[in-house]
Amino acid sequence: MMEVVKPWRHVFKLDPERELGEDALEAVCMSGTDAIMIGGSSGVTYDNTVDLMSRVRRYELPCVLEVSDLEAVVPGFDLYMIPMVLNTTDSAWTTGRHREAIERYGYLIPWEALIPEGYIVLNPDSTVARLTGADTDLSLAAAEACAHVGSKLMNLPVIYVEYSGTFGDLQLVERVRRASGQARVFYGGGIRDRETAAQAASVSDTIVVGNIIYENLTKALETVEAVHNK
Ligand code: 1GP
Repeated sequence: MMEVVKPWRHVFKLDPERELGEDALEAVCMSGTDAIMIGGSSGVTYDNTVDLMSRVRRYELPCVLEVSDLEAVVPGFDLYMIPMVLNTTDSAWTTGRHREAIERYGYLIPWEALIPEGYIVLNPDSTVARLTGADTDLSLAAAEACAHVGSKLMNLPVIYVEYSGTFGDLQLVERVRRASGQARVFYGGGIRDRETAAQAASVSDTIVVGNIIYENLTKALETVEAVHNK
């Protein structure tokens, strides 16, 4: 399954809790982005996930669920990305909730469609940082060590540098990328236009664009051009 993910340079992340009209959804799905990821840190339910998946399914690009809530795991996605937070001491967010999920639903899990992601959560004001108790105050060396833990000790295929809601420190992202070996480095957070997209893309393998879709669709669509028609 990593073969599907490897060529991705650009992903739009849609939040099932937020409204997106039909025309906007079509523009997003036809933009040339490499995949649609569905996920959010709060308010994700089975119903709003099914609803959004069935709307995205009308288009030909890969549709991926980033699993954050066990109650909202819906069958029928191409891939399931499973976050494991690398910079928290609360083991619930590294393996705890995962173990519970497997105990309860292991027999239903399509293992071949799962991709684990080592999350490094860096915006202290984000919901995901609060929720997971992430230690966001990382030096460059500490971030690099997190990347080593994820890529070399845990052999995770994706390291996700998550600045959700704010544009990150690209020097740090670059260090993480160098430390991540064969793992693909995803960057997400605060990409709002062509320039920020190009900058983030220069230090990562895949950029993830979320919020701006709901705030300024034109600018969101330009982020695809920044990586695909340079
Ligand atoms: C969120 O990384 C993504 O998980 C994208 O962040 O919403 O800030 O674009 P933004």
